[in-house]
Amino acid sequence: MRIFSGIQPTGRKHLGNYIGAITQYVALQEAGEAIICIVDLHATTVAYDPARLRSDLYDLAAVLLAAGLDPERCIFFRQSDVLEHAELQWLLMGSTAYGELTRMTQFKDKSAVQEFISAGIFSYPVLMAADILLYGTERVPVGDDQRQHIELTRDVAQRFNSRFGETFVVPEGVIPEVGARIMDLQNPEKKMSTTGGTPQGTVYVTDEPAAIIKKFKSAVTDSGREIRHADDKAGISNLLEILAVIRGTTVGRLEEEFAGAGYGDFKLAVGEAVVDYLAPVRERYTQLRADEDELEQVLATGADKARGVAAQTMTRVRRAMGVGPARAGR
Ligand code: AQP
Repeated sequence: MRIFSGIQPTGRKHLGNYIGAITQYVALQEAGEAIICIVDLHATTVAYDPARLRSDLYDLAAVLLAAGLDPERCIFFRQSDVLEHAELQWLLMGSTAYGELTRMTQFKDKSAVQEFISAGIFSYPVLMAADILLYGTERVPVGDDQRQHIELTRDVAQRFNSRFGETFVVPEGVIPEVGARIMDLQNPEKKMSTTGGTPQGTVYVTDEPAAIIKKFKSAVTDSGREIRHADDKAGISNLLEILAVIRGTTVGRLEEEFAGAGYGDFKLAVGEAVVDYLAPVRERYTQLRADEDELEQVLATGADKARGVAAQTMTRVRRAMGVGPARAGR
């Protein structure tokens, strides 16, 4: 089974990214052929600092390796090292409807807070479709916020296939049942987010233990007393989900365990569990982050492998679309 997922090198990664996506990458590298890509081209669609982007990329590469991504078991690389991503994006634009892109909720949310709305942020989902389709991907592990982009990828692949002949595998998203949408601790009606979150409500993978405890202690809950998963208890439900994923148990079992406990004790228990969960990752991260040359080497080796797969797909795409010379390859 071919698995692909991309993750942006934007700022420090938070607990939502970690639970919703990164832990899935690590688990799925055992289940099939996993291809994990740091999508730096996506990060250029909003205002950014070039020097910071490179540094953020090394931060993320180190976090992913620290979390357990094994370059011997998966293909791990940087998007901009494989030129076929940008080429395929362009070729897929003709199979993507303008109206489809205007309906993307992430585009609406993100463009609402940008002074300069780039064409890149509008066509972002087509680059994401290219990332996925380039590798004959069958499964795409993502958090809940990517559901609409995966649907678009499927629609574009099907439209392309019916117009130009069977070329792409139509992929499916893999969205975890629990933890697919970790919420901001201060604003539990909104997802924990790199750009839209509150500083105190966003827990970073590399946060110091004391900072993590402080954030959980001040997590917003409700005026009730029951530790129970319910629609009108967004804060408590979020904490239950976080703890369920970390302990590898169910929300139901946790509700039984914490029946009668106070909110303060429960919040502290979740905070301590998160500290223990992230401590080894943070330790390995610090070691790996210190050697940028080694990180570059890992990414370069991954890019060589990725290019081999991408080149084969592009030969088929160009032939199907009548682009480039008639013979195979360029
Ligand atoms: N709150 C979340 N809960 C669960 N999964 C989440 N993901 C993101 N937020 C949550 C999943 O993380 C993966 C990587 O996301 P990305 O590449 O979009 O990284 P990002 O831009 O740094 O993450 P954000 O927080 O999603 O940024 P904003 O909110 O600014 O756009 C994806 O699989 C995503 O589903």
